Order: sequence, then structure tokens, then C-alpha cells
Amino acid sequence: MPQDAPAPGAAPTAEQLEPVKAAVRALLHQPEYDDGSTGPVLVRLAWHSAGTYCKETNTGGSNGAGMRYEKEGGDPANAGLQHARAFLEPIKSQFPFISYADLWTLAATVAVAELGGPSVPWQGGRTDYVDDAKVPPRGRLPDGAQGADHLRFIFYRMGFDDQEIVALSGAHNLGRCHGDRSGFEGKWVNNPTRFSNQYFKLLLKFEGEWKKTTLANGLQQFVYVDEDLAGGEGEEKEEGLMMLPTDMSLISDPKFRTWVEKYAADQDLFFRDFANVFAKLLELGIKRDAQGHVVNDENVEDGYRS
Ligand code: ZEM
Repeated sequence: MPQDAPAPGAAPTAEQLEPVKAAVRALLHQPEYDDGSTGPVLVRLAWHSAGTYCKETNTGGSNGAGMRYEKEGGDPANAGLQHARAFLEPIKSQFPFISYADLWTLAATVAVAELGGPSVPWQGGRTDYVDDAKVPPRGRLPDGAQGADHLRFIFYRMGFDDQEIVALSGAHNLGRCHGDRSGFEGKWVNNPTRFSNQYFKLLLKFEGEWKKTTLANGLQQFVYVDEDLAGGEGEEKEEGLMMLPTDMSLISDPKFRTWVEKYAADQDLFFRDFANVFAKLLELGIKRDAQGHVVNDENVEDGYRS
């Protein structure tokens, strides 16, 4: 362990974190990548690292950064996240004192804030210790092809309720689907690098106009193509917007829908609730002592093996 490293389980200090956050900010703007920002895929990395949590067995979660290894990283649900990990690798080399697990979760909070979203409370101290016996089984992350029952099954397991499921889903204001990653195609909102409540507004605004389509790979999704924007023959076509079947279930299920309506009408409420629930997601499975230090089951010195 390097001399300047915080003790295992101790969070890096605010002073140590400032240059790390600045480095993440500097990394976000990438004109050549997707819609010009690495932010969305960094948010997805943090979400998938944490979203394996199971409250009954207390397994999974962001501690350990297990996605570095094939057992978790090779889960088809995590396809594409190697790009996010690669974007962060130079920052990890520059600041070796921060664990991968802290860096991935911190980077997502930096991205959300930098793309115009709320400031998400974040606590450090995660270690990179992976207990092979506790690597979460595949299938713990949600499948976009399904509906409301599936969302409840997956998110109740993590300890979230209906309101929290809807608030978390608002992350689909950011980024897009990639045919070569999930198999789905397209973005949810016109400006996918600006965090807002637009996703909720569009779900409701185009209700009845979202058309179910079957992609060449057999997956079904919903699309909205504005005919005025679609362009005539030979003109450049404006890309349509999309929703996953799980996204659509947020307006067909009455309990979820209440929250979609609230968040569509009140961006401040959405930002507040998102900040709280994203912070909760990033803390799943993290045991802390009274000082806020992360407590691991095993010898955390191992956490620094790389
Ligand atoms: Zn997503 N998500 N997600 N999500 N997600 C994708 C992309 C992104 C679901 C899902 O199937 C998919 C949450 C919840 C759920 C982000 C954040 C969060 C994609 C496209 C799919 C298929 C992947 C691709 O092809 O690249 C489902 C079913 C969810 C259940 C509700 C939660 C919670 C999130 C964070 C809080 C983000 C930011 C993206 C965009 C990634 C990118 O690369 O642009």
C-alpha cells in the first residue's frame, strides 16, 4: 500500500478528493464519444456496480469493484461498461490511493452534477477486496424487455420502494442504448447529456404515440418519431426517441405513474429524490463503523491487491 494512502476502509479526505473530481470533470467532455460525454456511461457503471445488491443475503453492491473480473464483468448485462472502466483507468493510475469502488461511484456523482443534475451525497472508503465466494450471481440487474412486476422483483431485493424505483429510472434522461451492448437502440431524450426531468415529461407527452417496434435482433422497444422532424427523402433524418418496455411500465402501472406525474411536473422534486436515492444505491451493502470507516468481513489489506 502506498505511504499516502488512507488506512483501509478510511475515506480519502476532501482535500485528496478534489484533484480526483477535477480529473473526472476533465474526462467528461469527449466530442468523439457517443453524444459528446462519457458521463452517461460512467453513471451506468456506478449503477451496475451497486445494483447487484441483495438485502436478504447482504451480497453484491459497489464495495469490491468486482466488475474488474470476468465473473461479474463478463455478465452480458454489463456489456459496454468496459468503456467506462477504461475511461477511468488513467485517473486510477494518477491517484492510486482511491479504490476502484470509490472511483467508480464518485465519478458518477461528478458526472450527474456536471451534466446539470443535483449534487449527490457521497461517502468514500470502499475497498477493492473481492470475496470470490460472494460474487453476486448473474441475473440480478434488470432486464429492459420486461415490465412492472420484474422491476419490483429486482428493486425490492435491493430494498427500494415504488417511489424510489421511479426516481432512479429518471437516470434515463442520460445516455442511450447501443445495439452492440444491450441490443436496444437509441436515446430517451433529445439532449442525453443534460440531466433533467425530460424523460418523465416525454413518457407522458407522447403517451399513445409510442409505437412498439421489433428490432432485427428480435427485441421489442417503443419509439416516437416526429414526422415533422423526420425529414423527406434524401434529407438527413432526425433520430427518433425510444423507451424500453420497463420504462413504459412506469406509466401503465398506477402506483409508478403517480410518481412519473409528480416528477414530470416538478423538476426540483425529482432532483431532490434522485439525489437521495442515488446516494442510497451507492451505499448498498457498505458496512460502516461509527467513524464512517468501511468495515469488511475479511482482511481489507487484500483490498489493495490489484
Ligand atoms: Zn439503465 N439502461 N436501466 N439505469 N442506464 C441502459 C442505459 C443506461 C435499464 C436498462 O435495461 C438499460 C437504471 C435502471 C435501468 C443508465 C442508468 C440507470 C440501457 C442501454 C439499458 C438496456 C445500455 C446500452 O445499450 O448501452 C433497466 C431495465 C432499468 C430498470 C429500471 C438506473 C437505476 C440507472 C441509474 C441510476 C444510464 C445512465 C444509461 C445510459 C448509458 C450510456 O452508455 O449512455
